[in-house]
Amino acid sequence: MDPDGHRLSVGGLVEGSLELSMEDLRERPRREVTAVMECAGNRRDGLTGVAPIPGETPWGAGAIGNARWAGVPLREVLLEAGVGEGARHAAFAGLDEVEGDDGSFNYGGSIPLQKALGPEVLLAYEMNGEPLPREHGFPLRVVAPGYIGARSVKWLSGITLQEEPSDNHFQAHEYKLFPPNATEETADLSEGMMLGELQLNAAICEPGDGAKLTAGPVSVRGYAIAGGGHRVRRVDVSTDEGGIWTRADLREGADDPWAWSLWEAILELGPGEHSIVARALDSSAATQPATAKEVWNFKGYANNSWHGVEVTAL
Ligand SMILES: Nc1nc2c(c(=O)[nH]1)N[C@H]1C(S)=C(S)[C@@H](COP(=O)(O)O)O[C@H]1N2
Ligand SMILES: [Mo]
Repeated sequence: MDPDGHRLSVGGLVEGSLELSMEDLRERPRREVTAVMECAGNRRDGLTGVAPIPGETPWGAGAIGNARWAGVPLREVLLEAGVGEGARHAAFAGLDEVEGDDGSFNYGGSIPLQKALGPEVLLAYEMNGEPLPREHGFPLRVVAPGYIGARSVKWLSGITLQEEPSDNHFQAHEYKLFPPNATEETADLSEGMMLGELQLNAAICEPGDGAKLTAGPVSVRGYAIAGGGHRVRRVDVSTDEGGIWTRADLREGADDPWAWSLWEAILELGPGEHSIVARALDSSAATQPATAKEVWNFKGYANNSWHGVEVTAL
């Protein structure tokens, strides 16, 4: 695509619509935010042990990243256009076309206006100090920190303020949370909860599942994220399925509601097989459900049950 010819349109329930070039956007106030980008399907593989989830990618704990984004706060652009009466949601459209059952359409999604007016939500043109890489949305994307990745629309071409959430397939049909008894065939779409805010979550990145280690002190490391603008306050690890917990050290990002926190715990492991689990607690004292069974849903979203690895110490 041609960044020079690219125009972002801002319309719908606004006082005056806008057409902004990349240069126009760069001239507006710039803000940097370090934020997690997490797919709602992160850790889906942990749910497939309860019951199969056909047709969806069985992500491990790696459908997540953390980057330093820079761009114009969406708020600046919305206030410039003037939020019109009745506006409740900011809907985004990307340039990419998706093949649907009734022809092709552009990728899209929305966030509530209240979130869109938060200072942390960016129209980002940089990632880690470089222009956005094309697979991450060059030349412009939404970064909605603390929300599922699906709402951070890449290759952004339009913003519409409207009364209702986006009717785009990816908002109205996908990324909805259903109770465990719902299935693809029985699910009533209107009963599904639209996913927005991320959930408190923690994952063990090292050692990997199935690792063979030397008995003795073992460094267990991973990431933790909070949802809803909360902070990660504590991460615990256990080798007896949550009987006794060892508190991990929070290494970075712990006081930031949008970034991940990296953590480390040193466990003394004797020879033999060990099952290590981790869980986080946030600033509202919420913690994670113990089992995948509690959170299973047929689309495989939002798995924030305790993450575990099996290791052998020799
Ligand atoms: N235009 C557009 N934006 C999109 C998508 C897409 O397919 N098209 N995928 C979404 C989903 S589901 C996720 S998880 C994130 C992934 O962002 P990343 O590729 O920068 O990691 O982008 C979101 N934005
Ligand atoms: Mo995603």
